Amino acid sequence: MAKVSGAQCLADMLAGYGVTHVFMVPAVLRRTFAEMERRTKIARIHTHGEKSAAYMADGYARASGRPGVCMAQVIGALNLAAGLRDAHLAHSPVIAFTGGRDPKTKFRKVYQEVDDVPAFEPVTKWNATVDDVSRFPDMVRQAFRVAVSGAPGPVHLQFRGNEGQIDAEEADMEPLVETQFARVPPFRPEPDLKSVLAALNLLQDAARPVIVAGGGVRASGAARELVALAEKLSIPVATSLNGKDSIPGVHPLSVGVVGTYSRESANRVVGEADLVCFIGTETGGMTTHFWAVPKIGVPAIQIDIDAEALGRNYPLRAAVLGDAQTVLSHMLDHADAKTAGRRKAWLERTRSICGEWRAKYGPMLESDAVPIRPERICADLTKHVPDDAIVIADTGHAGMWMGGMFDLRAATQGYFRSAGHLGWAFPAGLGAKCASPGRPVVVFTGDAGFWYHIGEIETAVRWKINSVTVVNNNASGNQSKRGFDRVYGGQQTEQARELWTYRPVNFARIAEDIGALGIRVEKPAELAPALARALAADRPAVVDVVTEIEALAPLAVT
Ligand SMILES: Cc1ncc(C[n+]2csc(CCOP(=O)(O)OP(=O)(O)O)c2C)c(N)n1
Repeated sequence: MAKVSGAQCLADMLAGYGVTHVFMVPAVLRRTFAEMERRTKIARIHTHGEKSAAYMADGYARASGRPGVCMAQVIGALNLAAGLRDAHLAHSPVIAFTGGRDPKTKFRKVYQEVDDVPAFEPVTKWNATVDDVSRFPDMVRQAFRVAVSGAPGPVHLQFRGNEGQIDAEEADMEPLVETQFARVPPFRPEPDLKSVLAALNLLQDAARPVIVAGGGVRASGAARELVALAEKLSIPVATSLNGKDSIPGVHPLSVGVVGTYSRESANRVVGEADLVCFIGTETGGMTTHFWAVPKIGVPAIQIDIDAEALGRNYPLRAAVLGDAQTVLSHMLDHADAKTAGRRKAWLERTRSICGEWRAKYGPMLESDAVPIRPERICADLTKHVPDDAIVIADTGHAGMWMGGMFDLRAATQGYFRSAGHLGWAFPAGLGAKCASPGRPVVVFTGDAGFWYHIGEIETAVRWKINSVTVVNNNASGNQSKRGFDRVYGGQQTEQARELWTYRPVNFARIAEDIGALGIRVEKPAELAPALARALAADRPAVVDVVTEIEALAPLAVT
């Protein structure tokens, strides 16, 4: 073994794991950055805030299935921890490095220092300190192992020294890398065949079954097997928001996103089902509209890689523990296509429910109104986003509009969304574009969401991270309108609008000023050409769409 510095070891290991970008606000692990320049091709993206650095790492991870790496010195550590929360909620493998306390000086009122470690506890799968340089290799390996294994999630390593100066020290170390843990999933655990057959028999016997596919399907790369099984047995498929790209929205068996930020047809189909098959979903509040869709007690089966998820919220007739792709492949092998005939009437029923949704919302999806309806933006994105694109949605109204009104057209398109944090999508889109420079990345965000990290337009321009960001600009956070109407007894005062409205701002002009392409869209017919221009541009693009402030997304049906 050779004597090497922590910095050399860390730089070599990150490169060995295939890390292409790291996201941070300096100054942390400075020597490691110098070694990255000498020894690797890793791009060191310094951002305008630690939270957006974490969101970029998260977008990078979700787009690629490979851990996204973000970093902060001690004073930025809690900003970084705040940014891990969405990754934690969405099971995204993000690895966070921070600088931390030195035993020689702690408790002496060191400049900028508090004990940050506890703050990482609720948002990580593993939260550890690196106190001796000889531990770099095994701790970094464990960080990757934990981030991608089982249900993936964030990891935090705190390096000794406020700026992680431990990386200057030397030890006999081998920068050994286990490439198996460079991406999700490192293992595909085989299920117990008896449990697979039990679940399959229930599915085949059911007259009105539905599959609810979640983020575990995308983590496992099991979309193809899922759609094949659904087709073989004629079973309609709803998805969680996190599993939206498990099946294209235009597929005849797709009924839409179920739950709270959902499509009416999905909630109605799941509500009428006589058997619900949950695959790779936590069956959390958002996916089940707080356990009302389906109702607790409905006959249910569940497939998950995490034993503790099985039956957490719905009592099960059958539970299968294993990797989604592996389980679905076994089901496909054993499935009897002849049983599909039993579900002819059910499929007709689900098609008619979907048709009713289309008839009800068609006028909004095709609306020529000015200011523009958000539904019309979603419909234009459905039509014009390229087949290989990654589409990313913010939360709040953006999550509702896109979850309910936007459809993926092709199995080759990707989709993911904020798991709850407003402002996540724009930086996440930049991270996704870093991970997949060859694919178009299209972000949908509200203006309240866009304001959070607007400074990252500069980062995008500086690094030529050419994502396209579509801003639903109603000069407000109008998702809050309903809530304030309610607390004012049905009718807000004029003054109450100060709680959720902003000054009108032209984001296209701001984008242009910073060096991005900015396009202002005020009429629906301008949307498609603006998207085409943005996608063809050789710089980041912001499509600023002026929309109707009174437009409210439909609420979930039960
Ligand atoms: C970090 C964070 N803070 C607050 C919220 C609550 N919240 C949800 S949506 C929303 C306003 C959304 O505004 P915008 O993005 O402009 O979309 P619009 O509702 O106007 O369509 C707020 C404040 C949140 N989801 N996340």
